Amino acid sequence: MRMRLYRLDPSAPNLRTVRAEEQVAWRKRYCVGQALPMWQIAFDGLTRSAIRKVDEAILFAGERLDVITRLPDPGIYCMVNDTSRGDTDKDNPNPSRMVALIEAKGSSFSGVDGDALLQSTLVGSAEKLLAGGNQAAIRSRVFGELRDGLKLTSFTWHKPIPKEEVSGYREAILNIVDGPERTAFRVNGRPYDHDRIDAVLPLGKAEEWRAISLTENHPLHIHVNPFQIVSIEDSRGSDVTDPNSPAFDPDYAGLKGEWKDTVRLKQDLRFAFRTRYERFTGDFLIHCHIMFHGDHGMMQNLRIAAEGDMPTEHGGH
Ligand SMILES: [Cu+2]
Repeated sequence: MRMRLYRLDPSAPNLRTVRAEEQVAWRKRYCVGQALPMWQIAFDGLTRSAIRKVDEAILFAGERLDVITRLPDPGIYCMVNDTSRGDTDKDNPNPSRMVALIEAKGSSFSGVDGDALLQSTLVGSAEKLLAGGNQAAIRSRVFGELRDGLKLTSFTWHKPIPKEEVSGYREAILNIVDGPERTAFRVNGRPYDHDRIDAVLPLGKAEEWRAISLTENHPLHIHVNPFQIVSIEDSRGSDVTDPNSPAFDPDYAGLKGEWKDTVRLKQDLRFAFRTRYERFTGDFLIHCHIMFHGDHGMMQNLRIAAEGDMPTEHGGH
């Protein structure tokens, strides 16, 4: 979903009176003007390193997103799933549709700068919440970060993983292979096996993962340990997260360095991310979040174990 927020033209007839087949035209005619800004604060429930202003909230299967927004005037607003960009399928056209109508009441905020308002609101609530005598150092750090490009560094749970901390490498190659009898959904060449542990990961260490999809696009979801995006590149090594790169893909804008637990692997792009096996010991899953793909084999069992518990031989090798 690619959600955008528009003002509803006050002359619009009530949506409940519009026939289903006319709702696409109604949306086009009455949800108008420039999309209103939204400020991203978290991906997949994980606080971003800084607040980021966008005019589109993108969600692929399994992803979550937290945004702050502001409705500048009393009135009605449209939340639209805008399909005008990307994922075009000529055989199955998917017109932009209404997600929700939102009514705003109260006084007008028109003319108030959104970024300044957000900053003063956040600094104001931090002032209130950190009003203890012995919290002066934390307070000044949080204020400094908010005033410096709306940084949220003090609120991120996971700290960045530098290259020096990486103790090993893992790969996840997602593929769909057509067979004479049935289609196989695989990770690293194998379909899921309930009785097999595909890799044993060292507790207390950090590793770098390399992931790629060879066929179609798959939202790769990793349970338990979120990961920090290191790079997303096309097959020529161009950075797709960088607006100045010729390979720029807006679907990945603002992701570099951020923490996630689900990332959409578009076919043939190269993903690198780092993760720490910090607290959990035991078994967990990674899988494609298109459930049909996971259920048909695009899934792995992983195990985190302390060094003394690492088996010398296991089913995965
Ligand atoms: Cu998939």
